[in-house]
Amino acid sequence: MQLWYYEDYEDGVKLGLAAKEVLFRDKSDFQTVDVIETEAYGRMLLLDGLVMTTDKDEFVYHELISHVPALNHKKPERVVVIGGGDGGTVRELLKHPEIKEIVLCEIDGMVVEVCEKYFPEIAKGIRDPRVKLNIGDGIAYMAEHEANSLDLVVVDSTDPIGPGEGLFSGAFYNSVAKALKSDGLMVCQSEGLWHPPAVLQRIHKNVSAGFAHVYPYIASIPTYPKGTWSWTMASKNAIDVKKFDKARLKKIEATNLKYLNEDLMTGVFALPNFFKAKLKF
Ligand code: SPD
Repeated sequence: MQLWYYEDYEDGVKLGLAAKEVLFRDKSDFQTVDVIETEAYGRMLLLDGLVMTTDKDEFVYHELISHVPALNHKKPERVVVIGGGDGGTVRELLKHPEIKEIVLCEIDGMVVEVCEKYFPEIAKGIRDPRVKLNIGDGIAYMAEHEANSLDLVVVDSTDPIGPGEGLFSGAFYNSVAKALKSDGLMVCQSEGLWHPPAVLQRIHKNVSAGFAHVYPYIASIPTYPKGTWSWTMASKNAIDVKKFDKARLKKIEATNLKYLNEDLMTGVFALPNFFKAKLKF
């Protein structure tokens, strides 16, 4: 009998994926953790029943959340990743030789363990000597962080429900801004284009409370709700996104990027009118 997995978007729409088998299912101190082998997208990680990553389309999310901010910073050396326990963001960031240290602060140790076992290609950077794994609360970590000391903070969170909710608050973004140097950058995943305006506006408003300049960008991810996703890069000083470091991109492209190229480094910042209207951008 065919096994089906459904993610329910709560507005009469569901994503249905045919599954071959359930490889892992447990409840951590924070959430349910599932790994399912799907027919179309390979292995898929779900937290509290929501799709986080799949073998087949993970590259879009991880390349975009990592290289867009890293190449818009002139020399990212000290980096913190909040969330991101699957390791995909760290794997991409490690392609930047300028980066000397990445603190990976993931609240849920089970996510790291499970991803290292079932998603070795995604998680392969977690034990790199430049990575310091910190199993703990990202909100407390940022609130207590030394001020004016980081180049890049990547908020690779779950959705704004459950353990990830506080990572979308104004107080959190303020603590990130405080920990960043004046030319530092933050990026966060900022939910889907088709989400209700209230959800998107709240994220946009809260990021804008911490940062004078915000740069939302978008791409298609077939296994995320309604297929198109957004990220928001933010800074204290204005950035010209057309002036990203092309020479460094060329070197990173040689590591076999599957999504990003020179055109898309600026193309991802082109936003449809309905989305700008939802954000009040
Ligand atoms: N609704 C899906 C949002 C998932 C965002 N985080 C994905 C984690 C991948 N490293």
